[in-house]
Amino acid sequence: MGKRKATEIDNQNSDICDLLMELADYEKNVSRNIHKYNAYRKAAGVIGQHPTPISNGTEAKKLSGVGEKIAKKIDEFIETGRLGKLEKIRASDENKAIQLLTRVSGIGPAAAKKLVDEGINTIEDLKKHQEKLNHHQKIGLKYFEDFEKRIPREEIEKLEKFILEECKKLDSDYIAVVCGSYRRGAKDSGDIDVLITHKKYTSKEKKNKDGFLKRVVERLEKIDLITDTISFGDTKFMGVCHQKTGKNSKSVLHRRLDIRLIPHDQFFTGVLYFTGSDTFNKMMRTHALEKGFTLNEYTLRPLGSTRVAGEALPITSERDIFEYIDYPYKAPEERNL
Ligand code: 8DG
Ligand code: CA
Ligand code: CA
Repeated sequence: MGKRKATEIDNQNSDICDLLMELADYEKNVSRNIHKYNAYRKAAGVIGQHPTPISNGTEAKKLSGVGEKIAKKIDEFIETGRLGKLEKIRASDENKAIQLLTRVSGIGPAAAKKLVDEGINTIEDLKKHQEKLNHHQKIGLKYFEDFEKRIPREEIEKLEKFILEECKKLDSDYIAVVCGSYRRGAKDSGDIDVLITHKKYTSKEKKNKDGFLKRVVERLEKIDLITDTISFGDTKFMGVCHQKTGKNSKSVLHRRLDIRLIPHDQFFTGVLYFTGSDTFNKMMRTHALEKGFTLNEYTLRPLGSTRVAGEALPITSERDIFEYIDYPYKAPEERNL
């Protein structure tokens, strides 16, 4: 998952959110405690949505997802202006090194810890010891500075249009949509998540893959949009792209680009899933279960009385999914949870 900012323009509690997100990052990257990571993120989410400034832990605890321990931390922070646990975390060079290395695309928390144990603490160290890195990590290192930069919405708008045009040149039966934070209306994004489909590519006729993804990727390589490949299978491409900006092409940044090929009959469950946010997806899946359905990135299926999933329901829009599970429709911009 990309880096995200807790601070939003109308967030009345951005200092508390930043604090909780820093704790979340520590739990994810250093402790590798995904439950605590999720707990901090959830708390940061509800607190960030709270319309008024929170003045103590008791008040925070009234919000769902804020428990006793987080409430205590909020009290400590409000009363003293600091948080002991965070100061300790920040003071550790090992923690700092692990957190830094996980910023390289392809280096996860476990790999970062291993590298730090082997004496690799900085980006410079990594450059000197590339033999320790796999292909993905080498690309992450090569474009470290570029990948740290957010991608402005206007750039993705252009890219989406361009990729769709190139697809249509190959075959008018292609569809291409950029999902992720971009589709949720973000003013900038961490990477570019493209979903493509083709009318003749369905879940029933998967054997007849016909290189639907390969043709697109090869086309984008040929016109020099794709510069590097991280991994490339029948249905998922992970790599790097850059856009020529015409006359003033002096600073062309390289961007992380994922392209997924989705069967035509599963396109809208795919679009819904890859639009996110992941918190929104979790809420929607939970709601689906309560209504007797199971929802994932591929299908929406009814659960029978024995809780066995039935046949995939026919879906021709995102709206269909909301309607089946009786969930009020949320436009992509309203899914930023
Ligand atoms: P960003 O790139 O601007 O940082 O944000 P994003 O677009 O929301 O995040 P992402 O990591 O690129 O993920 C894209 C969408 O994929 C996300 O919004 C929801 C969906 N998704 C999940 N779970 C996961 C997961 O574990 N990994 C990935 N890569 N995507 C996931 O719901
Ligand atoms: Ca993204
Ligand atoms: Ca992504």
